[in-house]
Amino acid sequence: MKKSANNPARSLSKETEALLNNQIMMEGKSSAQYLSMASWCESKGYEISSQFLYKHSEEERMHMLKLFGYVNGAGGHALQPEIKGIQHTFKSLREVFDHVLEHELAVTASINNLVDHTLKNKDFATFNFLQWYVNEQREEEIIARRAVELFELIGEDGVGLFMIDQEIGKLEQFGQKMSGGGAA
Ligand code: OFO
Repeated sequence: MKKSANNPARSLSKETEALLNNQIMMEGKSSAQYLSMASWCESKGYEISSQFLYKHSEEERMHMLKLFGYVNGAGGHALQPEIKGIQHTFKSLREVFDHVLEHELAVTASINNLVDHTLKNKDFATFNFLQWYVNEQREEEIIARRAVELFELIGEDGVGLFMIDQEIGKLEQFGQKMSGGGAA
């Protein structure tokens, strides 16, 4: 069946569809950026951080695909984003996790914008769908802040970096506990 703005099966406005496609781009970029960080960590011997980031890259891809399903199911067209501007090298492990926190804050701001738009436009179905992302970002911010905090708590001298790498492996559990269970 042909889908257009006049199609009664379509529940998304063009503007909301464009904003959701922008969010798809952000999740796709997250996935690519985490993959790049995972590879850098692996190449430098930060094994646990690397595993954490590989897994996170997969999760971000899942976040992107969830949006694909929603947009297409609501009569829109989800678009595979062009991914550009990926950072491949980092000065230190600390720089990797500073970047993670900065990135997650930008994703949260984008989700909040989207939620605000759906409320203003009385698109309650999309508003409801986005609540999963609101919860997910809350948990991801807790994890990213904790990761940055580890560098202050443990310090990077001596065996510090080795210990920080080990602690990164416990971040997911920490995020779930501190966010009250968190998203799936
Ligand atoms: Fe998609 O959860 Fe973070 O970026």
